[in-house]
Amino acid sequence: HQLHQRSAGIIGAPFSKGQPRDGVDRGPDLIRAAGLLDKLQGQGCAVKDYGNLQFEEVVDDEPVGRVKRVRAVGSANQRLSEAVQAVKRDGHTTVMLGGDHSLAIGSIHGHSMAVGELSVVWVDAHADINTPLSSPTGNLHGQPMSYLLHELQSKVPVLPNFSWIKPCVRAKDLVYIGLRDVDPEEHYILKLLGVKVFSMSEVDQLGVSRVMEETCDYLSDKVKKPIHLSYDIDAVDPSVTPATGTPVPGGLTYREAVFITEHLSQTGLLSAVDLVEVNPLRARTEQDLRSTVSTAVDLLLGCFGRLRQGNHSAGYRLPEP
Ligand code: B3U
Ligand code: MN
Ligand code: MN
Repeated sequence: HQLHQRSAGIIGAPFSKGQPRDGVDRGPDLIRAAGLLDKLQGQGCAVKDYGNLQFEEVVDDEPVGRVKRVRAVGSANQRLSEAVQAVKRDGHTTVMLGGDHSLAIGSIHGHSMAVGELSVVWVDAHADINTPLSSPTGNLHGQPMSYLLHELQSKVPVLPNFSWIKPCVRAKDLVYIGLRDVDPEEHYILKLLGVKVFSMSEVDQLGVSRVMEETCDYLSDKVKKPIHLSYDIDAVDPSVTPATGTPVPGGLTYREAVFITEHLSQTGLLSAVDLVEVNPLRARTEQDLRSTVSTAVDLLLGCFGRLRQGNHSAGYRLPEP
């Protein structure tokens, strides 16, 4: 039951201003250089690469309250939202290569504008749900979900270059997997809204297979909505993916991380994927970088039907002697 026709529309988003560390803007080119396109095509997936977005320079981007680089993040995400809408209208599953996780604002917004209501599966060490007023750091990559959730809008002021954003996700349509570094403010929000969370404790307790079954049961009520998978590479254990800005010990194993993508791919509902926070400048060795980038590629291959048991195309026949 594996090979429905899949096609990937790849958007590079070399953007880093949702957080303070240089290098995360090199993610898209690194992931491509590791052979993503060839490998996707090799497993029977049609691929169109839409190239890298170009983001305009924003001058005088002074902090707004505690929040940093607000105008640059707002304008980059508006670009990204429009790009995602165009790629969805071309009929692809979008693949947004980040860049930092503030890009989920534009990616999820654009996806929702194109297809309507979504389920969001957020795989991350962090919840990224601070409001601009609750954020302890002022970094926008720790806040994207707050701008997208209907339920939080009374707590979120309109920031410069953010007025285009329409909240488009319901708290009941969001599931987190892999959390292990959640601010008290964020924990309060998660409990207040009753968001479904499979933290690393639940991954330990239930195993990743039950977590994924429960995730999909929870998200698919009467109507099966398209799924947006927002995958932060720091969800994976830093022993596997060390080249990222804010590594947190105790993460997903390589196998658990890949299993999540295999399971979501098999639902046939995966409609957009983000792969964010790969930062080569955080690698201490060549091997750190290779392992991080190749894991990112494997996660994306899993999203497009790769199975560890092996794959073959429907038309394959053994050669006759
Ligand atoms: N929760 C903190 C830290 C953080 C969030 N995302 C990352 N780090 N990568 C914050 O800044 O909101
Ligand atoms: Mn994140
Ligand atoms: Mn994270």
